[in-house]
Amino acid sequence: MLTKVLVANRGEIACRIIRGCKSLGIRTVAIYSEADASALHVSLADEAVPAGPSPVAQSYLRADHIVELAKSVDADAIHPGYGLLSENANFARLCRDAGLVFVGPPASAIEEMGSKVSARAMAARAGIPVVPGTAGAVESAQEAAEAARLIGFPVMLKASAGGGGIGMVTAYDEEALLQAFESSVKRVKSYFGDGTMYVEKYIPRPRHVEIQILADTHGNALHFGERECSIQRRHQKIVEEAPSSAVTPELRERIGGSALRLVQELGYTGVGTVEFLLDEDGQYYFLEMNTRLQVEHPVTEEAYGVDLVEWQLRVAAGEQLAPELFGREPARHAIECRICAEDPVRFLPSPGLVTTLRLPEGAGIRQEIGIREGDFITPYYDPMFAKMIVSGATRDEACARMAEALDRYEVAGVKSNIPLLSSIIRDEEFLRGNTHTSFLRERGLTSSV
Ligand code: MV4
Repeated sequence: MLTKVLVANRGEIACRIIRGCKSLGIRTVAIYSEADASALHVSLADEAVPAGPSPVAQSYLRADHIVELAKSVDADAIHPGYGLLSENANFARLCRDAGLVFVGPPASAIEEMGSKVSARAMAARAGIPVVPGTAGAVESAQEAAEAARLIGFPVMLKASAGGGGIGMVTAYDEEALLQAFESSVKRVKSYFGDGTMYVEKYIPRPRHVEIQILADTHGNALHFGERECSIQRRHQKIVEEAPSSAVTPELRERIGGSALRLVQELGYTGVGTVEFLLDEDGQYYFLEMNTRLQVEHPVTEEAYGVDLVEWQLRVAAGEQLAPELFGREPARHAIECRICAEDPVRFLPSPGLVTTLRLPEGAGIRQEIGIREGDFITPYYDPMFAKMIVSGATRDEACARMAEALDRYEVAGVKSNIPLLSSIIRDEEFLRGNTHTSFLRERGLTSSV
């Protein structure tokens, strides 16, 4: 088993990973930027080392410096968490070249799934339904227009190196597509350094359904069903749940089986998530694969009774998946709300001193949080400072419990999105399980999506 892990992250996920390490008797090292010198994750770790100035580029994103720090404290592994360097193939290589265990998949898998074009090609080769679209990249606006004519409008123009919907354009006709192509390439190139684009048929009002997978280094792999993450604003997930109201056990096995075929094709190890779109006819299509632990992993943990961080660490240490992990069904319904320090009307970050912080406790309520009362929420990092995960025997019970818990969640000194979360959880369409990607706009719950 690993003995000392350096957690190359901050905030709530750093706290969560440190807790996972402690449950396995693994010593932990935190890194912190100047702004995070007195942050909660620093106090929870056994040791802490400074990573540099507050901006992420000068601290949490300094791959070679972080590897040096791990060596200097005799860590035998680095856990990247999510975001930051978690899907950076070079960082995975740097760690392994330095003789450190990288708690994640092979660098080759990170690289292959980091290109959406190669991910789609590999999924198609594995016989997984992909959204109808181009087999590879489109090199020009003309080529995109020709492809779109074959696919049929409306189409979606997407960036191969993209993420979070950046560079994504829905075009309803050829003129709109030609118009959008150049500006998209430019934006994506400046953002990701790679302007490769591809075209897909636009799937109207889809649900975002993603499969949680876990694979060890001995060829064993399984899935823990789906999470539904359709309620998003500008491609930022706000509310996630497991299982999905739209997925029957039969459909779960089909989508899960597709995800596992891609995992086998890839030689994947560790935890990962295969994203699909589910359309109104129950047809599912591969979207992309995330080669990291996700923000919303706790809803799967609560629905399936598994500790995914523990199994990340066990797999990284070379352990085999335990037999009792296989063949599980979701025993409970879990919902997660992302708690963000942002103005709920203008959707702008709201940094500041947290003067009051009181979290609801009780059966079926799980808190994941990266701050304490009296801490500063700085403008340097993501405004999400906590997650609340609620579970119940049924979806109705989980919804009622979440609504009540949100009413008891007290944050003062910064604005928060709790009022928006309360409106979503109480919305009658939400309570009916009618959640899809146009939910916020159709329910008038956000001025602009
Ligand atoms: C799509 C789509 C409809 N048709 N692709 C959003 C970011 C990335 N995950 C892919 N996304 C979408 N891709 C086709 N061909 C709709 C979305 C989409 C979306 C998907 C899931 C959840 C929320 C969303 C919000 C807007 C757009």
